[in-house]
Amino acid sequence: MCKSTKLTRYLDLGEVPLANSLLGHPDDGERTYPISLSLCEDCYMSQLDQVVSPAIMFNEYNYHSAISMTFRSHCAEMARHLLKNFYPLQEQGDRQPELLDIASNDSCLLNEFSNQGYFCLGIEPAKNLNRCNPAIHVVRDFWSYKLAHGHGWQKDFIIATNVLAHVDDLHDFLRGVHKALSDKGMFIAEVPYLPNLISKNQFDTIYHEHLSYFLLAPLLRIFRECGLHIFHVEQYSIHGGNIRIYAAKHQYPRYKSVKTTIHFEEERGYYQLATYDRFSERVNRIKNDFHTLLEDISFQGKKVMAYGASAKGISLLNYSGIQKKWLHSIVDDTPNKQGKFTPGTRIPIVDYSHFEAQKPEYILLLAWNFADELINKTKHLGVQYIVPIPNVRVI
Ligand code: JHZ
Repeated sequence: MCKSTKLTRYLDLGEVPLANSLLGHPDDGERTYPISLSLCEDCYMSQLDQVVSPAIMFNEYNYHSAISMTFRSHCAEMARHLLKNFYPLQEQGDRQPELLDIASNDSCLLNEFSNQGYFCLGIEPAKNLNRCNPAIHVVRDFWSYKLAHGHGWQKDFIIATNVLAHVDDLHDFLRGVHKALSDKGMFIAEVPYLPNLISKNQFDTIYHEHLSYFLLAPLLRIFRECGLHIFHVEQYSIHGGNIRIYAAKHQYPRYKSVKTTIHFEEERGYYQLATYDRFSERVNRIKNDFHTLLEDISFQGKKVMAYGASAKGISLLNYSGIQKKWLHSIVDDTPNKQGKFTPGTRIPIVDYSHFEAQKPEYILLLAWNFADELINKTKHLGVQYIVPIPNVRVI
């Protein structure tokens, strides 16, 4: 990102298939790709050493944001928060706020914003994703400067939740945002925060779709290079711990949060390689613990099913060398995923009724970020839960 060549590789996760490339049949062939992570010792960005073409990963996409009630509430709360605290800063009076959501997925976020009076537009490359609300217009494309320039949008809010990590050319992406923002408009991006990934051992969230792993310091730099000023940062627990950054072309006064966050990153050692080396050691321990636990349970003849065929869960199974015979199946409520098989491990993905039919002794929470929601839906089954992250435990 800063063109430096001072890159140090601190994590190597081997060679695995793409996490969301589900198989139609357990004997289907598949391609694997190496995956490793490096730190730039000049700007402190962590990035994958490999880039898989976005067209391979995103032209069809099996992930539906709206499946999770936790995420839907998060979006509704965001809509309220922006309207109450950030729209007045733009001094737009009573005009309906205009919003554009980049990588709008099934338009779950837009639906919540539209319910609260925003005028909404989505940009989404995946052709197979149906909209939650058919009244919302979606442009089927990847976001780019060219797209923004061609349409001449001038938006009050541009939002990108869990998108920046997927983008190879961040300069082009952010220049496009700059182009499509009105003079006093705001860009709000949510990204997984690297200190959470490192301190909570969330190495399963490292997979080919996620090219970048963010601290605030490198974000400040790249945004500035694209004419955008980050003026505020907030933290949210969604997806294991995100930061939400607020940026604008207009120089809004900087909130204290920016300085505090940078200070936190310095204090906790995120600008030192040793912090990353220690993380890599913990990753090896967790992979071993997870492998051993599943093997032991299987040896005792007990049945384990998983809940949530998440991209991170599929990655975790592959990184830890989990065998097909140790995990009976994975329940997922996403219709697109059911009837398919996990890449690499080739475990069947089934619908919820299989919990009742199969009566497992254990449920492995592969979407540990939604643990409360998943436990609530299954607690009547009287099972024990395996939670793999931040440390492997049975509850
Ligand atoms: P979940 C995705 O990662 C992909 P994943 C992506 N690359 C990204 O950046 C992050 O999100 C943010 C299922 N489920 O959200 C749905 C149920 O079946 O942790 C999902 O398949 N029932 C864009 O895939 C999976 O679990 C439920 O009640 O790691 C959760 O996947 C709930 C709550 C979930 O993201």
